[in-house]
Amino acid sequence: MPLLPDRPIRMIGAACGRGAPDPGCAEGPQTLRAAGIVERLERLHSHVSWGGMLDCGAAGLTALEAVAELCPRLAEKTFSAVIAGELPLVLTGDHSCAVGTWSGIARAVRPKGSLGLLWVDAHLDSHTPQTSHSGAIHGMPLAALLGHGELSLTQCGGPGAKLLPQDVCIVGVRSFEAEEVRFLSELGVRVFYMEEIARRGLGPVLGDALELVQADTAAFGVSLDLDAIDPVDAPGVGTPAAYGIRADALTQALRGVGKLSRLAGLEISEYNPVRDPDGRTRKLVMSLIDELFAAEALDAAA
Ligand SMILES: [Mn+2]
Repeated sequence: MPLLPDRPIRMIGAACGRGAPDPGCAEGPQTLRAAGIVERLERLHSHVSWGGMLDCGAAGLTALEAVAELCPRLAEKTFSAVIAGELPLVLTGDHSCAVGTWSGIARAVRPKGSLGLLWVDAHLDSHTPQTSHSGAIHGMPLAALLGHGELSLTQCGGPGAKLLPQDVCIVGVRSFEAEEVRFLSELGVRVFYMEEIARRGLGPVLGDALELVQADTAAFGVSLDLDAIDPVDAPGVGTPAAYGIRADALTQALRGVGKLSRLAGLEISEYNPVRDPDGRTRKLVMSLIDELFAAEALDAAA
């Protein structure tokens, strides 16, 4: 696959935890930045910039209002980065921010075609307010991007669905509700459950997933909810779910993906430093950055 080793990377933070019952993920982006994630990437890549940290701290807003206020600002940031020929790498708080990240990127890609999205997650994130058991917005972003749910989310960055079901797949799933399964199967979204990963191995599954999101699309993105990873390796996430993808397998499978020329954006979500007292999850995120943009991956693929 063609590689673009020198495309500038613009890192963007979205410090929002309002979309989850536990607001700890709001601290995630700033904790990663303070720990040197920008400098870490600069060691591997010659053009890295910091595009700013957005918050959703406005007092007096409901959770939905706060997320709906943040997402268009985030969408504007990711849109501008793609239009400028840069790769947005977004550190989000809870996963509700994904509505902003991908609405902006889809809008920037649209003149050339549709956007594929690989959603790596323990959950399906495909509730609407009508089906949600908890009401938590971080359980709804994928449905919103597919054009279903709260109008204030589906209209982020303009009306209409941002993603087509056939361009999306979800990998790592093991915690979900029947309503989400029904919704996604009616739409025809491919879901790779943990059972399939256990049977076939992560490498082949991720290979299929990357093929699917690039099949009929102009570009693709990867949204990584860190809770996809087994809590043994990544305890510091918003909503841990046992029996996940092992960290070694994931870092290996994602090696060099950050350098693929058709990659339009990357998102790392749901880091919760409050649940990460020994820094295990933070160190894992740093290793993931190393692997995503590994210099040697370029030679191996050439
Ligand atoms: Mn998620």
